[in-house]
Amino acid sequence: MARATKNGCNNHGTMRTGQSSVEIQQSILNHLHYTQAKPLPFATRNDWYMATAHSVRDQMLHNWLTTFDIFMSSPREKHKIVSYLSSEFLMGPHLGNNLVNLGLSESVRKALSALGQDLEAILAQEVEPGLGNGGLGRLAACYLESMATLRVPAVGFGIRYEFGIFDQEIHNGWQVEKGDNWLKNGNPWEVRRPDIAYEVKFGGHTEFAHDPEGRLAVRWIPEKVIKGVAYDTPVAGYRSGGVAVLRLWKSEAVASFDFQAFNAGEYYKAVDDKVLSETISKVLYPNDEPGIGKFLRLCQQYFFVSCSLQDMIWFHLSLGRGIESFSESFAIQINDTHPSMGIAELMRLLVDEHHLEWDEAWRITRESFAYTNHTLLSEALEKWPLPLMASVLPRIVEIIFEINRRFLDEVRGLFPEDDQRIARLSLIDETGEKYVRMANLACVGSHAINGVAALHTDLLKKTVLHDFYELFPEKFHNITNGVTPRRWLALSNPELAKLISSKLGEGWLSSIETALAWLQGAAKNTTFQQKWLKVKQANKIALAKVIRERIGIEVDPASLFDVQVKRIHEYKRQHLNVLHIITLYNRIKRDPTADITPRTFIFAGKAAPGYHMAKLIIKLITSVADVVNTDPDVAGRLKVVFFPDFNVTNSQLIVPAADLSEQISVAGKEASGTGNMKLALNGALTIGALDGANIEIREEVGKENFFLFGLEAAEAQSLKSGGYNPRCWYEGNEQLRQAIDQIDAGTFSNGDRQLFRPLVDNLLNRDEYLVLADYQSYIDCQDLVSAAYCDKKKWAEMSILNVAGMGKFSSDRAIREYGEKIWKTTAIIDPTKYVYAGSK
Ligand code: BZD
Repeated sequence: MARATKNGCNNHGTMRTGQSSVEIQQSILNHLHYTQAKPLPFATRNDWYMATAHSVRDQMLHNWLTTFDIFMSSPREKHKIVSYLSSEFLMGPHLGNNLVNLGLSESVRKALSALGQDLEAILAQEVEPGLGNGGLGRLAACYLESMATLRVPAVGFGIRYEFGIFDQEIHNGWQVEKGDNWLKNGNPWEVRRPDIAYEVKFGGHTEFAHDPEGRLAVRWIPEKVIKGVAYDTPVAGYRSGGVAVLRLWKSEAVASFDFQAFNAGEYYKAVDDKVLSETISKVLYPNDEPGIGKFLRLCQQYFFVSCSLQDMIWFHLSLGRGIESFSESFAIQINDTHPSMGIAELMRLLVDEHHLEWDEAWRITRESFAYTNHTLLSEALEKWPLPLMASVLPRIVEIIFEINRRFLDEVRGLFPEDDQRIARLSLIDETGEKYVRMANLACVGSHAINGVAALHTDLLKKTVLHDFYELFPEKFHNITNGVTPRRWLALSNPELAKLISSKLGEGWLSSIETALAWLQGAAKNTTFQQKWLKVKQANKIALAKVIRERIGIEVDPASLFDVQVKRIHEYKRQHLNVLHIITLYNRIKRDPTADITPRTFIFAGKAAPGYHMAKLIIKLITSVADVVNTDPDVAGRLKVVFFPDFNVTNSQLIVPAADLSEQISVAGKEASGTGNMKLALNGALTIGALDGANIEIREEVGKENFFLFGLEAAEAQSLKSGGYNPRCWYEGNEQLRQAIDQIDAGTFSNGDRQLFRPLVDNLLNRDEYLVLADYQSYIDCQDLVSAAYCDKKKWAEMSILNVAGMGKFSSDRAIREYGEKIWKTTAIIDPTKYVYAGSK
C-alpha cells in the first residue's frame, strides 16, 4: 500500500494524512486485487466502491493509530476519554463525508476518473447504515464527528444491528415497511475485532458465595451467557487528523457450537442457542411504538452497556491505573435513558467483580455518568416492568433496589413527611403494576443532567424532572444541540459552501461558530444575493429531477419549496401543514384566478410501524396530493409530494433545496429539533412555533427573518388546563371547518368517509396537540411567507442572514460545552504533529 514511510512520517518528520491522486489510484487498484479479488474486467460498481472505501479507510486507520500513540504518550492527566453510550448512531453514508473531512474529494475523483470510474456513481453505491430512528441517533453521529474534529478522545459505544431502521415504501399512499439489509454487500468501514469480546449474563438467580480471597460476595448464576464482539468504525475529524471510533457490539453465542449438546444428540438445541444469542443485535426497534416491555429491547440495552463498561474497565486497568480512579479515565455520557442500566452495571462490576465497597463504587459511578434527556413527552419516559427485568437481569434489579433504598433514605431525611414526593422520586413506580423508572435511575446515578435546548431544560426543571431539580439543582445544565456543518453544508450543499468560501476564505468550516456571522456583511449585496439564489435554484432543480424520476411528480423549481421532513408524529403536526394545503386548495376552488404563490409541499418521514395515527397522516398527505396535484383548477400552482424513505442520504438531497422549513410542533413538546438547524444552515427560512431550539434560532437569525406563529408553551399549557374544547375552534372558523369537513366527507378519499374518521374524531374531540387552536395563526403566518417570497431580493437577504446566524448551532460548539461543563476533557493531540496534506 502507498503509505508515507514505515514509521508514518514523511521526509520532513511530520505526519502525513493526504495522498496524491496517483497514490490513491494505486491503492484502489490494490484493493480491487487483494481485497475484492476481482480481475478488472469483472469488477462491479460495488467492487469499485469497496476498493475506494478501503483505500480511504487505510488513511483513517493510520490517523487513528497515530492518535492512539499520541494519546498513550501524552501526560497521564490528559488520559480522559469520552464514552458516548447510545443505542443509536445514525451515521449516514461514510464515503462522501470522509473524503470531505480528509480533504481527499478531488484527488479521489481524479483517481477514479483515471480508472474510468465516476465518483458520484461510486458514492451512490453506498447503502447507509440506518442504525437510528431520527434526531437522537443522528445527534450522536454529529457529536462523534465533532469530537474527532476537536481532537477530544472519544468512543461511541452502541449496537451493531444487523437490520437498521426499516426502509419505507409507499404503496397506494400507505407506508409499507421493508427490512433494511444494510450489510448485504459488505461493510468496508468496520474492523471486526474478535479479540475484543466480553461475556454478558442473562436470567438465572443470585446467591451469596465466598470469592477466591474468602470474602462473601454475591454471585450471579446466569441461565444464559452471550458474547459481544467489537466492530470498530473510524470517524474522521475535519482536517484535524483526529479520529474518533464507533465501537458497535454484535451478539454471538459464547461457543459457536455446543459440541456436547451435539454429541448428546441435542443438535437442534445447540443450533437454537446460537440463533437466540445472535438475535440480540438483530434489529433496531422503531421508537414511538405503543406498548412497553419488549423483552428483546431490554436484552439489547443491557447487552451493549455491559460490553462497553467491561471494555472501559479493561482499558483503564491496562493503563496501569487502579480501579478506584476509573472516573479519571472515562466521562460516560448516556444518550437518553436507553443506556441507563449502565449505572447499575458499573456498580455490579465494581462491587461484585472488583470487590469495592458500595460507597466507593457509588462515588465512581456518579462521577463517571452524565445523562442527556431528549423528551418532554411524559409518556415517552422509559420504564420497564419490574417482573420482566427481575427475570432477565436479577442481579441488576437487586442493585437498583439497593440504590433506591439508600436514595430514598436520604430523601426521607430531607422531606420526612412527604410520602408523595418519595413515591414520585422512587426508582420503582408502584402506582399499579410495578415498573423500574429509567429516568429516575439516570438522574440519581449521574453527576450531570442536561436538556438539549434552553426551553427544554427549563421545562425539564419545571415538569418531568422537577422533583430531581429540587433535590439536585447543581446537576442541571442546558446544552443546546448542534449539527456538523461538514456533512450538513460542505458535503450536502457544496456549491453554497463554495460561495461562502468566496466571502470568508478557506477554513471557516473549522471555526463556523464565529466565522459564519461575517456573512451578514454580504446580505444586502445584490451580486452576492443573485449568486445565492442561483445556488438554491440549482439545488431545487436537482431535487425536482429526483422527484420526477422516483415519484413521477413534476414539480416547478420556481415555486416555493415548502419542506417538512422528520419523523411522523402527532406532536410534530404534519396534519396542520395539510390543513394549510387544503385551505389554499379551497381558495383556488372558490376563485381559480386567485393570486396564489406557487408552492411545492415536500413531506418526508417514517412512522413507527405500530403507530396507526401517524400512518394515517401519511395516507392523508398522499391522498390530498392525489387530488391537488391533478385538479385542473390548481393548474400546477400547488404540488404535494411525499418523498419516501427519509434517511440521511435523502435528507442531504432535500435540505439544500428547501426555501421554507416547517418547524410547527406544538410549543413545549419538541425537545430541540435538529432538522430546524440543518435547514436554516442551508438557507431555508423557518416557519415555526416557539418550541425547542426554534426559539434560539430565531434569536440568532433575527426576529424579522423568522416566521413565528402559534401559542407559546405557557399559553398552550394554560389553554389545556383550562379545559380546551377543540370543537369550539372548529365551529368558530369557517375555513377550518370546511377543511375538516372535506377530510371527513371523503373529498380526498374517493368518497370513503371511514378512512380518515379516526383522525377527524381525534382533532374534534381531543386534539392533544392544539392543531385547531393554532390553525388561524399558522394560516396568517403562511400568507406572510407567500407574500415575502414574491420579493426575491428581500428573501435572499433573509436567507443569507439565516445562514449567518447559524454559527451557534454547530456541533463543535455543543461539544465544547459538554467538555467544559460536564466532561472536563481537553483535546489531547498536539496539532503541530500533523500536517494536513489535503488534495493534490
Ligand atoms: O432527539 C429527539 C427529539 O425528539 C428532538 O427534539 C431532539 O432534537 C433529538 C436530539 O436531541 N428524540 C429522538 O430522536 N428520540 C428517538 O429517536 C428515540 C429512540 C428510541 C426510543 C425513544 C426515542
